This record gives sequence, C-alpha cells and structure tokens, in this order.
Amino acid sequence: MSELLYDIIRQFAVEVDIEPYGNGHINDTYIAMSNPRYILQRINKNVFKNPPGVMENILGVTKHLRKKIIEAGGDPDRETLNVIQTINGENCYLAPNGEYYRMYKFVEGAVSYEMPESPKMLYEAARAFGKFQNLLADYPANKLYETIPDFHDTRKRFENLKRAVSENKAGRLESVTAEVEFAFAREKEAGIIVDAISDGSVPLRVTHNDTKLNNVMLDEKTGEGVCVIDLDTVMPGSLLYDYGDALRFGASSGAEDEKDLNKIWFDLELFEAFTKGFMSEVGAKLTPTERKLLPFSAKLMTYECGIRFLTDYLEGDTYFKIHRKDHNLDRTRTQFKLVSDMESKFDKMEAIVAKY
Ligand code: ADP
Ligand code: GN1
Ligand code: MG
Repeated sequence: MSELLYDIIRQFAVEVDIEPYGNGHINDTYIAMSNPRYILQRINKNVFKNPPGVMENILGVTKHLRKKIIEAGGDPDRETLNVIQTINGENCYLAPNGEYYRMYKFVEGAVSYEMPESPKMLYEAARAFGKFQNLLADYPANKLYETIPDFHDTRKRFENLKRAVSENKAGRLESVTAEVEFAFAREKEAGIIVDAISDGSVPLRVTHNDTKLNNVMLDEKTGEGVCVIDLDTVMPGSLLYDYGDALRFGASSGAEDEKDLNKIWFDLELFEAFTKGFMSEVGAKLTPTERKLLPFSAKLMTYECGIRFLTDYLEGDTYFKIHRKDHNLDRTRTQFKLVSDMESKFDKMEAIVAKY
C-alpha cells in the first residue's frame, strides 16, 4: 500500500491496510480491514465538480435518515450510510495529490449484488428504494446542491450524443453506425419525462437517481433491504428515474457488459417482482401521469444509459471506468438490446403495472 494511502486513512484515525473494493463505475472504493471495518473512497472529481458540495448533501440526507430510522426503532449504523469525519472535523480529506477522499462505516452483515439472482431479490431491492423515497419525501429539496446538473435530462443526453457523433473525437464513429442509428431513431421519446416535469404532471421529488442493484445492501441472512448506498446523486428528480433505472439493471437477464447479446433480454418476472415491491411502498402517492409512465420509464432510463455509454465511447472513455477494450461499446449494446426487447414486450409490461 502506498505512503499516500497510509497518510489518507490516518486522517480518519484508521491505521490498517486497505484494498480495492466493489464494482462502481465512478469512484475508487477501498475497504479498511480494521475492527470495525470502513469504506474509503476517492471521489471522482471529473464527474463531481464540487466534492465538498456532494458531501454537504450526503451529510444532510444521512442526518435526516438517521433521525427517522431511530424514531422507527431501526439501527442507524446499518440502515443508512454514516460519514466518518477526518481528525480535523472535515467531511472529506483533500489529499496532497489534489484528490478528495471520504470514509464511511462499512455496512456489516449485508451484501450488494452485481446481478439479480431471484425475483425475491428484486422485490426486496425495490422495497428498499421505495422506502428510501418515502423517508426523504419531506426533505427540503432546496437544501440539495445539484451534484450533476441535468443528470437525467434525456433530451440533453441526446444532444450530447449528437455532439459526440459530429466531433468523433476518438475516431470510432465508423464502428458504431448501427448503434448511432438506433439512438437517433428514438430521439422523439427523449423528452417525454422532462416535459411531464415541466408541465407539472410529474412532480419533482427528492430521488436517488442511481438505483442500480449494487447500490443497495441486502441482509446476508434474510435477503431484506438494509441500506441504500451511493448517495452522490441524491437530487431533486422524478420517482420514474428511480423506478426505471433500477429495472434497467435489475430486470436484465444478464450483466450490463455481457458480450453475447443472445444472453440479454428484459425479464418480465423480475420486472413484476420489482414493480410489486416498489408499488407496495410508493404506489399510494403516484400521480396519474407517473403511474401511466412507469413502463415507459424503464425503457427511457435504459435508452438514456445506452446513449451515455455510447457518448463516452465516442469521446474516448473519459467518464465511466473501463476494464477492457470496447467496454463502453459492449455496455451500449446490452442497453439497446434491452430497449428493443422492452419495445416488443411493452403491452405485457403495461398489463403487469396495471395489476399493482
Ligand atoms: P460508485 O459511485 O463508484 O458506484 P459506490 O458508492 O456505489 O461507488 O461503492 C462501490 C461499491 O462499494 C458498492 O457497490 C458496494 O458494493 C461497496 N460499498 C460502498 N459503500 C459501502 C458501505 N458503506 N458498506 C459496505 N459496502 C459498501
Ligand atoms: C454509474 O456509480 P455507479 O456505478 O453506481 C453512473 C450511473 C449509471 C451507471 C451505469 C454518477 O453508476 O448513472 O447508470 O454507472 N453514476 C454516475 O452502470 O454517473
Ligand atoms: Mg455505485
């Protein structure tokens, strides 16, 4: 372990070896095998332009959650993230290398999954994300700094793709003409949720905005949701973002970067399990337009993520971490395969949502 990392964990009064941990696409995550254990993260400055602002959000949100968890008789050390301050009382440490680091308590006795293993798992994840929404329903949105502006503005994401296509910075355009064509053919749909927010039929709420299955920890024994993690993108948004994005990842038959597209389809059983769990928590508060847009949101969030992977591929892989050649292209292809599969199953998706 480098001198720099030693210096960094000492700022949090921890002095043990740390190892890389987890599979996030954004931050560098490490585990400190102390007793108790901790998570150390380097906050990705390229993605989050103002790390102290991100930490202010997280402090505010986790304090709010902590209070509610205690009121409900829960365990606040497990059911929400807990930020460990530095020995100087800061929420994160600005290291001599110019990078920001933060530390959390490790959520013990719980697991985050990279792939759905059963409908029950998705049902429990959905309940956890739904509950998270509910706990933050009265959090003052004006206290939240927008950590990534226009994060789920799919129309703007589409404009970014158009720009990346015309600039062709990494010289890869020729190899992705089919994917670009696929994305361009669906341009009209990009604005549907943002327009519904503008006309007021879909309310802005405090949302998580990154509801991937590996951003929720499930109890290792009971499988029930314990803690929603990765709070960097908690911002005002639409409940449809949280629902749709979770399905994008959680109701896929395969990994986000699966190369064999024959192994990728949108699994209706997983879709139903998630819908059932999510609706059991938030169903009562949905507006008619939110309800109507549920199936579409799964498709839109998947399309949006595909566009983002494709844009990053065209720009030379500067945003998402990659671990092999053409990784972002493989990711793009699974997302677009899921979109076309959802298009062919759309009536069935609507019928399932109507049940809950
Ligand atoms: P990224 O933004 O890069 O996705 P995350 O905050 O999601 O980073 O962390 C990456 C992974 O590290 C998570 O998917 C999870 O497996 C693990 N992890 C993060 N925070 C904790 C924690 N407090 N306790 C246990 N595991 C954690
Ligand atoms: C990133 O950080 P992580 O790996 O949980 C990304 C999400 C994407 C996701 C795709 C801040 O999530 O928006 O949907 O990758 N997070 C950010 O897997 O951009
Ligand atoms: Mg994550």
